Amino acid sequence: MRFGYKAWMLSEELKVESGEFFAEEEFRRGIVGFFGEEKFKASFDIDENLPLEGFSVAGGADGLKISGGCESGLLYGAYAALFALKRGEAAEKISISQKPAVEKRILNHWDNGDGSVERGYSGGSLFWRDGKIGYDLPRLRDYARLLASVGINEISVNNVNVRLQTAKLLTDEGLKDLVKVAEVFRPFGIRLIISVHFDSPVWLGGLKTSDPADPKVADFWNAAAARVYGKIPDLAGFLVKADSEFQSGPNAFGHTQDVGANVIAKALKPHGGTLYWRCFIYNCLQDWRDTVTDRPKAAYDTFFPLDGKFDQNVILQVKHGPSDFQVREPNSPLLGALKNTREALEFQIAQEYTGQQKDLYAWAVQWEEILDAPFNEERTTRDLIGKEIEAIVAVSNTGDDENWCGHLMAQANLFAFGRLAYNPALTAKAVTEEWVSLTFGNAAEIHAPIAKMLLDSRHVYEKYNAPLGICWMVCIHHHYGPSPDGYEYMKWGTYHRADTKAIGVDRTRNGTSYTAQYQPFVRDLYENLQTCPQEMLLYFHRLPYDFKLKDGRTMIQYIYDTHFEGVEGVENFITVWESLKGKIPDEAYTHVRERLAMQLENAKEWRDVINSYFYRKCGIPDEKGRTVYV
Ligand code: GCV
Repeated sequence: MRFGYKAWMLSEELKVESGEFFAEEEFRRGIVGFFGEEKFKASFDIDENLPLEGFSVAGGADGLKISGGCESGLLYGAYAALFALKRGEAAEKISISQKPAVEKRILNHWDNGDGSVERGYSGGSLFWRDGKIGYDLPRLRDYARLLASVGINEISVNNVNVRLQTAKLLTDEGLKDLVKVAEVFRPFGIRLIISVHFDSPVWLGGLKTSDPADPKVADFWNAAAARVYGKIPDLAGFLVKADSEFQSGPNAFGHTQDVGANVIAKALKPHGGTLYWRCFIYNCLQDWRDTVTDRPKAAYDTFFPLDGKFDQNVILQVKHGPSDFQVREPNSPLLGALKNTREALEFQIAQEYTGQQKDLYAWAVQWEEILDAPFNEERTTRDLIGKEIEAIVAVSNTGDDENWCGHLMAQANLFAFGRLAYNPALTAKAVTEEWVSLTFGNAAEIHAPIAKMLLDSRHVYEKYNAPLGICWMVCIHHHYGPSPDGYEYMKWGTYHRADTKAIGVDRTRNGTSYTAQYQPFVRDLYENLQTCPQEMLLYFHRLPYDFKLKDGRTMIQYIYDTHFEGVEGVENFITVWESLKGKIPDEAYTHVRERLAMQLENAKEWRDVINSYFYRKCGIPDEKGRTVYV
């Protein structure tokens, strides 16, 4: 197996004694042959006293005793044992006991029927080709193992922007192949989700309307759910993006979101299905001259008044921030605000705005910041998990590239997502170090520099990107590289409004009042210039270029400094990586070295464009006299 294909669960050392190792009878029969030349005996049992999907692993003279609260728990226990062995722990000393923080740990694939992936940077779809799903079942089996090894238990198999090819998953014809995919994932404890189009009653049912109040529309959804569950009884549910970015939805028929969601939820209910309903709703046809409408307010304004109106099997899926997976933005005020509505927290592992798997970017560091952020004076966002937030979802970064993730090191993000969704108390450092061990081994001279590179990567990227939480300075549509005014005069509601004196949107009570959507403690934190976290200053405030930061620097000088430092950070990554030549597999070395060269080009472009842009706006030179293009 080539290194590119190797991911933590598929490395060469993890050999099986006979047949398939995981998810089959073999592993429960009690003989496990794995891990290099060494053999370990393991016994497996289901212990109903353990939490569902929880497990314990105990080493002893007789081998490993692995217990799970259910079959998935057993699997997770087996993977945890393997991870521990691979990290160098002595089998007799292993003692692990864990349970998931949330019941639903979900990956969304934005995969299209033609095999393309929206915001995909790892080749084509693993699921789809030429309108057919499940064209490479053996590869999907490896994928299932990979996902199960980090505790993921639900996946959606098609893009939330549903087109006709994938809408047809609801038909007998579409279901034929989906059934085979479900069979591949089922033994790994992974259930499928179908993204459905709100206009399916028209597209597939021959109706004249998709109006959720029309009884024929309800009949369509009831029949569709019955058909799907007839073939895949353990389907997790449907996922819907409605009234968003040109997708239709209940608004088109004069209804609020609950009315649209509940008609589909009622169809799923008899089958035990969940409806995931996305909250990414905003006016994507805004006039840039309109300074009153403020896009970050949209999701809360739409959904907060509807709290309690959604059926019990509806989960509202909320992006972590009010903008769109930006390098820096505050947490969505909707998270935790709904007291009578179920909520899921949505992350993006795909690096749409964070370097597109060319640039190194460890999401785990940002996710940790998000989880650490306050919900109110007493609780952090992490404290909401398992309570107000009962599912954790992420947009996948995988594709059919040999190494799954485009950038070998981007595997760390997929790994971290699964581990943190299962146990959000883990630190970014812990999950990153774990991935490095499982992928490159434990030798300190290799492990320490690679882990450090990953852990530094989020801040290095942020330094050369849009400064101080301003967001959206990316090239339009494809979202790689800088274009400070790219979105400025567009319809997407993403404005920084830089002029010669100041930059940023005042979102306090003196401005758009976006801050009022937060709990009072957090609202005050962001409104006050003294307490607003520096890296989010321009998300909440409009400030002059000579605004003094806490360390005495002017804002413009900080922007210059960070942009030079960002490029230096990438140069440093290259130096570190070059020191690993000959110590890690050549294939991995060369691949990452090539990606770092691309990243350096990107970082320089960001540095020069951003610095020149601001210099040309404000005319204040860099105190250190470095090159800024006039
Ligand atoms: C699937 C952003 C992306 C879109 C994506 C959308 C969403 O706008 O650019 O590609 O569409 O988010 O989350 O629905």
